[in-house]
Amino acid sequence: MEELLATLRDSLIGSRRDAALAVTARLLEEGAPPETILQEGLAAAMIELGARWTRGEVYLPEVVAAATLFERCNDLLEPALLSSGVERTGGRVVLATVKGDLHDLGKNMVGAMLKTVGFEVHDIGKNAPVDTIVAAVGEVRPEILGLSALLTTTVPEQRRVIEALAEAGLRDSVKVMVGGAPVTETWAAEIGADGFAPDAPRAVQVALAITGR
Ligand code: B1M
Repeated sequence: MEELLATLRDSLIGSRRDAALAVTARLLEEGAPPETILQEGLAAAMIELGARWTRGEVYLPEVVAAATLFERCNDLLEPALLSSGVERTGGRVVLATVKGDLHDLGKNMVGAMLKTVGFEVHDIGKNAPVDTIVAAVGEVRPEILGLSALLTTTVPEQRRVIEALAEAGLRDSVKVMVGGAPVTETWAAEIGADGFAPDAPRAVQVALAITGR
């Protein structure tokens, strides 16, 4: 399995579409857990790609191509992820990437994994303004609001959302979970979030814990 995961990472980094899709399918056929394929294959490849981007070894179009391919591979995994869930929760989650931020692969992974334990996920997308997020919480009445932010410049939006929820009288009705590469446990505590997760598998554990499951 390790070898196939390495091939998947290489294929994604090199945006080799056919190879990436074929190896994702092969990993599933060989019984690799879809969560492992996502985290140790797809997510790990994007992190490596980010490091190469920082070093100037790859350029924006290559990152865009890999991100698009990430989503295609993720589509292959979603049915397997959904059938692997053992416990069904029935709780609702509203999920968004905050305003000014177009990074949504991590958010999508978190959404896919939350569905595996039966959460009903209302994904309101990326670049979501505070008002839109607050309106979705008022409408959907979720148990959890999940906020993703990938840029150091957009992380403060998470605080703004929490403040706006309080102003709208909705803060006590929903648990707020925050995440994204620059987000830390300390930041989550500072802004009064109810939970922080560094990755999608742990987002599931945190979601279950903060809703008392
Ligand atoms: Co952007 N980008 N990007 N980018 N990008 C980063 C984040 C960056 C670190 C790259 C770098 O310079 N090394 C850097 C940010 C620097 C900073 O803020 N200090 C950066 C930059 C600068 C930019 C632009 C400004 C570049 C430009 O235009 N000059 C621009 C900004 C656009 C905008 O948002 N306004 C930009 C654009 C893009 C693309 C559009 C090309 C593309 C995004 C495509 C897409 O998402 N559909 C992209 C990508 C792909 C990246 C990197 C390479 C990879 C991000 C990713 O998808 N990772 C990234 C480098 C890096 O992160 N190391 C980078 C894989 C994903 C599965 O991981 O999102 O971290 P991640 O999610 C994890 C956890 O964080 C966690 O679980 C996930 C799974 O385990 N998690 C949560 C995430 N959300 C959570 C929510 C939770 C809980 C856990 O609860 C609710």
